[in-house]
Amino acid sequence: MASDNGVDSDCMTITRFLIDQQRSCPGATGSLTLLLNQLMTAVKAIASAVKRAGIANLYGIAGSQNTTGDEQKKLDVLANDLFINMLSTCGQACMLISEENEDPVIVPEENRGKYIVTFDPLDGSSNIDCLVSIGSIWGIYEKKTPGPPTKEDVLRPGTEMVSAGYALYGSGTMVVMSTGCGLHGFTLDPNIGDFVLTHRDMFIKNRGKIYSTNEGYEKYWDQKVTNYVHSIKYPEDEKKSPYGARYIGSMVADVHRTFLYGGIFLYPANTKSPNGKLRLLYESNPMAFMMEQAGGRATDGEKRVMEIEPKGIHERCPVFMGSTYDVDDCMKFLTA
Ligand code: AHM
Ligand code: MG
Repeated sequence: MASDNGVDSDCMTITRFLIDQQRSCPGATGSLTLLLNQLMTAVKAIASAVKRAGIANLYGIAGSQNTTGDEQKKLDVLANDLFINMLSTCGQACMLISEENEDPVIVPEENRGKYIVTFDPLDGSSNIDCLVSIGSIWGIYEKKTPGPPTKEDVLRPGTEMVSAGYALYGSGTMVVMSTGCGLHGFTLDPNIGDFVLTHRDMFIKNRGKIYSTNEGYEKYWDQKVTNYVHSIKYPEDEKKSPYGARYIGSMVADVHRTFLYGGIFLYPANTKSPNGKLRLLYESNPMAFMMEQAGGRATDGEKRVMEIEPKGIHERCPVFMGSTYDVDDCMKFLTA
């Protein structure tokens, strides 16, 4: 409840929320709460670095390339270091899979816990230097086998994830996440330096009015994708308005808007990128997990994204996600 000076003396911080959830979950040990708490420290430090980047000389290129050959930006490197340092020292994780590291990062034995975290520490890199929203994405799995962690421990379908989330560094900083009991959003309150619950039980509408894709690649798309996009731009029923187009080019920002306003986000395969661009383990799967928690759908054009059996840790997949009816309509074209 807010007092006269505008301070809420009973605010639901993210840690308090997680502790409450943990209490209602039989057998929970608090290990995931500890892990997520450390992850929030990384997110807060990244949010602060993103804000100061222009004056702290953090824009620009760091001079190295990541696993997929993209030039690494200085903020990418800092964000990756923060994720790795915070997660590998919290005693709850045994292996980390980052977009920025070709091989899994194995946590030293003395610090190992049961969780495997996959993450893109700073997604939407091409937007960093022009101050457009960027984000971090993560997915969390529990290690199931005894012995030291190996790649195989994470080559499992997304249906086995225990938690997923993203941070959006936009006009404010938000964390949206799920531990499998709905999707909830938290906004960073700079006055207290903590995330407070602002969006409980996020649900995506069944149908939206917005499509979000890089339409510049239409030339390389499969005709079926072109036909679907054409169908929402030129509805058969002349009384219906066409869908609006919104594309930021930062998956976190585009999917966040899709959660709030509904519609469809698609990054299809194309002749230049036969599996699309987005990475299954730390982009598509965590977003698919959250999309389903919010009552939406996420498919690769044939099946649920979360049912894909990954073969490699940096594997890509096409993605069509959002409001149920919109994704269903799209599927009718794709499977026609
Ligand atoms: P990144 O991980 O190198 O930043 O690339 C992922 C980003 C997504 O955030 C976004 O949806 C997509 O790339 C945009 O790609 P494109 O510029 O091809 O439309
Ligand atoms: Mg990315």
